[in-house]
Amino acid sequence: MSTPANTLSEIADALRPVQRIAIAAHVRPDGDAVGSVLGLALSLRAAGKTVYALLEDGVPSNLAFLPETATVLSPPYPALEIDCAIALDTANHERVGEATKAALAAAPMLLNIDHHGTNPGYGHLNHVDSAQPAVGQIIYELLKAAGFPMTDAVLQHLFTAISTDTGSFQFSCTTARSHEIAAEMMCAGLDTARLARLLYHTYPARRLTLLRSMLNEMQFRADGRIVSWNLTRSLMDEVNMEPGDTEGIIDTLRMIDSVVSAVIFEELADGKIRVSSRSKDERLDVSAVCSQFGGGGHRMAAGARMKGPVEAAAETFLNALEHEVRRLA
Ligand SMILES: [Mn+2]
Repeated sequence: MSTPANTLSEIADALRPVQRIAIAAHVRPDGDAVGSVLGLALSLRAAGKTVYALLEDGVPSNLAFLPETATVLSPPYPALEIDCAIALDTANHERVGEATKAALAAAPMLLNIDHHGTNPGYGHLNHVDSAQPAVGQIIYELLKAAGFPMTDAVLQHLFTAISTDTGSFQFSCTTARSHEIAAEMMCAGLDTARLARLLYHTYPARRLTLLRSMLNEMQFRADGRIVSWNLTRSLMDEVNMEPGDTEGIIDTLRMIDSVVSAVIFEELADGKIRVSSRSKDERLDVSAVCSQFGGGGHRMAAGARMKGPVEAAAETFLNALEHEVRRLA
């Protein structure tokens, strides 16, 4: 499964001599994307390098409390003079976003560090390790092995990356090493309780309003083994939804006892439908279902983009999913 073509020591050797670096992650960044980008960026800045952190969609409001998020650039980008570009947590090159991909192209060298098994290895150097629960965990190992600076701000970002991608160390992707790293961070003085409070217990009222709608409107099928919800533009407008408001909200659907798969269909501004799916049964591979619609991701968490309207997209996707769920017997 895990086939990192280049070792972390080769990645470190590539990073040491370069001075000007741009680091990016996927569109609609989550905790692992933001935490990996800024964790690596702040470490390399502390090492004296000039580092640009690029996120096509900026930092979502739920993660804005993290250190140095104001230094993240989003389009339109200035012309960057860079020696090295790095894509993190990005399963294919296009997923960094159009403007970001163009900005990264200014560098003669692209490093691709990821944990999506479907990553084709689009960099000049590639470290893709699907056994790692978060790219933030890979970055921690990289910084530690290479002796790059680990400031408190760096640790805040890397803890956020690991904590969010492992569902607070609860998902099956969590490794013993994830816990060891959290322990090492605590020993280094990191206030993990503060981060947990800000990440999981500090929500705008908007999120709870969205949650109320979700609980009112969720639909079951396949004898309660599938649950889904359509997140519509009209609801988003009604609550003035901001990016990040629904981060992890799907886990509330996933926790229902009968459910083996939860899906959210979100109407995007361009009319496309963003599908987010989760599996709760190791035998059910939602990335395989998503790949039927041009998407992908991980076995237990995957996504796709479909043509609208939302009702039709949901029906098509849920039929394919139900087919797989029924095979579990
Ligand atoms: Mn990730």
